Amino acid sequence: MVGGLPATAFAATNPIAVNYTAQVGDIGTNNYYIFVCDTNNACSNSTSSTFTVNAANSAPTINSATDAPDPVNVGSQITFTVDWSDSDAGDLTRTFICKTNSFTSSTLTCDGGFWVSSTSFSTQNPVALNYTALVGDVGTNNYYAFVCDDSNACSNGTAGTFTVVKSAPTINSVTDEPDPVVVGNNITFTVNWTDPEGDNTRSFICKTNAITTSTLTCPGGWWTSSTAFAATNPVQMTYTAQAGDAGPRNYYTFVCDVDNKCSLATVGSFLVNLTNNVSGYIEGIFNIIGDVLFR
Ligand SMILES: [Ca+2]
Ligand SMILES: [Ca+2]
Ligand SMILES: [Ca+2]
Ligand SMILES: [Ca+2]
Repeated sequence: MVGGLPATAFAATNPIAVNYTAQVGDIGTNNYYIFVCDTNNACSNSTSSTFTVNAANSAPTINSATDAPDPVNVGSQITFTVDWSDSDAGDLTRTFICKTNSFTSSTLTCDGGFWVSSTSFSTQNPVALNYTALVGDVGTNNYYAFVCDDSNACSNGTAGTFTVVKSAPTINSVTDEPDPVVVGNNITFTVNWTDPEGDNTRSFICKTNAITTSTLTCPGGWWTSSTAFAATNPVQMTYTAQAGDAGPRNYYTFVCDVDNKCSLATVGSFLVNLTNNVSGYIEGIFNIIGDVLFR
């Protein structure tokens, strides 16, 4: 017996099965020759045939799993980027960003749910997957990236975290009327806003382009503001024009949420007149001597 496996003992068993475990070195097509020998060491002629050993499938491995931006605002996208390798040439993969470090490869399922996954097998590498952060995700979240090949062999989980933060309101529009306004009369500011988390807000009509978020005050003074956090939208605020306001005036609108996160300013202007201008006309013939100023 040279170069193979004998049955281990003489036996009457017939037919007899002899097992062999294929080795990496056997990959390819192999010949084999069967001899049967009796207890007197008299042996048959050989019977030959072949068997083929294929390479075992290897699970993919993850080279890196990253996420950006981190932190990410509610309502914004975070992108997970996973770079992988598979030693089996031509294998396709799917990538899963799971919520826990537990994965069932037979069904390609994140046992604890997933943030996002690729939807089909492909050669794409690295894989970029987008997830839109939700209000319920506020805080720091764990994720575990898994890459599986098209034979359902899966990598280990590669862990990461991402933090979701609430964001400031944005201003859609601000209007003021009447403009011009006469001293002693009200000017009404109407502010239309959006908050990604649906937070209640307060609005401020400041005199300068500055707001102190810690105290929600206009350091340069204000024309008017809403008095309490509310869902009211659009929100209206009034200011009674004073004699000292006469002339063109700028204003800077900020909308701030219950977390003291404030929008950027929307700038506007209004004109304060001391009196109503009464327009009319005079008919006739005038003989004008000297300088005359018409208003
Ligand atoms: Ca593979
Ligand atoms: Ca991160
Ligand atoms: Ca908010
Ligand atoms: Ca105006």
